[in-house]
Amino acid sequence: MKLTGVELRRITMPLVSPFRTSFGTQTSRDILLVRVVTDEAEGWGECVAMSDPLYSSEYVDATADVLRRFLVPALVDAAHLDANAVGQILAPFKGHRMAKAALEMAVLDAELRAEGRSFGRELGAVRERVPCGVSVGIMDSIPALLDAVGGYLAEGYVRIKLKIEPGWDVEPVRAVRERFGDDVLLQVDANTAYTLSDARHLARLDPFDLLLIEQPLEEEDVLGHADLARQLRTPVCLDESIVSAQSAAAAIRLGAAAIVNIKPGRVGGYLEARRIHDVCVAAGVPVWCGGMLESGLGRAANVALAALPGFTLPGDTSGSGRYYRTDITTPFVLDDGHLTVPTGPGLGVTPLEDELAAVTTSTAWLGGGS
Ligand code: OSB
Ligand code: MG
Repeated sequence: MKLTGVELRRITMPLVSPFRTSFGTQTSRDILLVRVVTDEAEGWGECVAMSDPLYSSEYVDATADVLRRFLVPALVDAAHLDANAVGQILAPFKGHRMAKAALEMAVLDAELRAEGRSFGRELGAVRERVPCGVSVGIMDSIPALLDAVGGYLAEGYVRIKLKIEPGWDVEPVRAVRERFGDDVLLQVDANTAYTLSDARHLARLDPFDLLLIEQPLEEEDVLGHADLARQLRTPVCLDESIVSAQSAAAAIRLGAAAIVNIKPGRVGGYLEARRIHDVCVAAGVPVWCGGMLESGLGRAANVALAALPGFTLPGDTSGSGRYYRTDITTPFVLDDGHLTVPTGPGLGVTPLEDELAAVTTSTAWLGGGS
């Protein structure tokens, strides 16, 4: 393919309820969408960066800037473009994985649409539908949390993840176990809110038979996670710390990751996400698909990824309605706790014109000069 140009489109989508984590509270999602136009087909990418650099160092304005200044021009200059080439062409630019991932996703979508193949088929999906978990934010009170969890269980979610932080950890976990029983698949996510000196406190979660504790320590503290893992019975799962297949292999070798949360945006794209899957499968490490409050575009690709054989734990691939009253694609709706992997060409979904227009705040065309 030859790239004609790229449209950067900013959209703002209100969340159905505030989502509070240890790093902040989101009430709406400011998303950068990437539409690539090639001589063969168009493709859509979704950038998972958030408005502020609180989950990781990237943020929406920075991803738009690096795409405009460096990443898109490098691709426009390429004589022959396909998704596999994107990572190589962009490799000289350090970091900025979420920006790169969005561009690669769009190129992959265009390539697959041109060939009539789906993301699921291309990535190696082995299931037609995937079981879904839900990530439940920090609440103002235990009763409010129990209401929220009860509602999600009634909707059919097969796994609950509680966001935790110091002061909101053992008690909410105990309350959910007491109300909903020991059979609920339950895990927690700290988003780096603890230090190694909290090890004895975090060991108080051990009696609750959690599937895992996600990213208790800071992103760069891989050794600390290995030390912590030796002091906990709850398996340690890494999210923020895993930025590539290389870092996944290192974390596993060090004993810092018994389980890995794979988010394509965090690691530079769906192709690197698949490589992490392969590394983890080879090491016997279970993986699951994380989420970044995606619209239906990113959700479509995530559900395809989650259908790979190594994804043996339910992911944060919730239905559209858990996030947004109106999605920009045909909404993903839970069926018996599962979402169906799209089978149409590329992502298998496209933005609905009116819904997209209603949430768009700006567009910019980065044209190919030649
Ligand atoms: O740490 O997994 C996380 C959302 C935004 C940023 C980071 C995280 C999350 C979630 C929600 O936990 C996942 C989702 O439902 O999309
Ligand atoms: Mg996480």
